[in-house]
Amino acid sequence: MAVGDQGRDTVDEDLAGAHPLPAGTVAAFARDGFARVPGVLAPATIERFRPVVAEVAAGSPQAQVPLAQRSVYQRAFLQEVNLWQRTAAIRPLVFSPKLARLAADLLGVDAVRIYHDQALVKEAHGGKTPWHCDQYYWPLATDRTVTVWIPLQDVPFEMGPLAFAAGSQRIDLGRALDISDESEARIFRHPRWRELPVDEAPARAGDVTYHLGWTFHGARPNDTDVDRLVFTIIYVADGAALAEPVTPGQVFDRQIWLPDSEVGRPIDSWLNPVVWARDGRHRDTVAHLPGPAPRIGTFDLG
Ligand SMILES: O=C(O)CCC(=O)C(=O)O
Repeated sequence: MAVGDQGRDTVDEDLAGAHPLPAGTVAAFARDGFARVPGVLAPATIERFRPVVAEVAAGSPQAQVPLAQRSVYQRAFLQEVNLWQRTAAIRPLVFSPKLARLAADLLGVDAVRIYHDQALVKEAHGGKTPWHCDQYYWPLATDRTVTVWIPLQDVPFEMGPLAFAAGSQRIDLGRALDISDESEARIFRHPRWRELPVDEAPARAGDVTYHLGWTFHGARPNDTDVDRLVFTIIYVADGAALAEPVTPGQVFDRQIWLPDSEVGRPIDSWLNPVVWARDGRHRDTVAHLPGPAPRIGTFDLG
């Protein structure tokens, strides 16, 4: 058994277990809009899911286009979404009660739903991730949204670890901006940008970070010859309502991720099941998921 695996004999046990947050983490998350949580996943768990994400990335249509011919956004990472719909192999990670419970504890809510998951693979010599916040893309009438960022290998500075602007979830530095060089430049020109401490640290496999939907974040380029494999899961508090979509991106998100939810009503689409609830009602979720299919949301990928 590898060091760090003690008491976590199987991947399933690792993903089901509880991970107590160090004292002060919830308060720091509320203040800063992000949390670094060390030692959440065992080495065996990382080993199990890294090849799943690598395989999906290798088959990404985006990967067929040379980096030089892509936009800034497309150079930042290969983005493959809702792997849980396509491959059963990733489901134990996406529906991990441990990861979802940490999300609920940090948000201070009693239950969380999946919004969607993503593989974010910054290829060898891929570009920077321009600074941005995520919730601009989401038609969700709540600020209780959070992403867990899971590196599937160590990510030193030269590979592009995630960096956060502490406290930026409370300031509109440029929320209504698509991810691009121009959006980043506008964020950097905002008079309050300089007030915000940037927290950047190398990531270790097994550690994870959580950030709110309104927290600004970015990442350096990958200057190495090795792909940076990262998987993310986005959670939304149970009970949050669908907001009227106001941008083309939000219209798209509503169609794909929230197909049978109604504006103004709590989200309960088949694509957004409860992944963890304090009263235990998430226990049947995995058993009731539809079988894997080459479909994402309401779209057939062909
Ligand atoms: O992994 C990256 O470089 C960016 C991640 C990101 O923007 C996110 O998880 O919201």
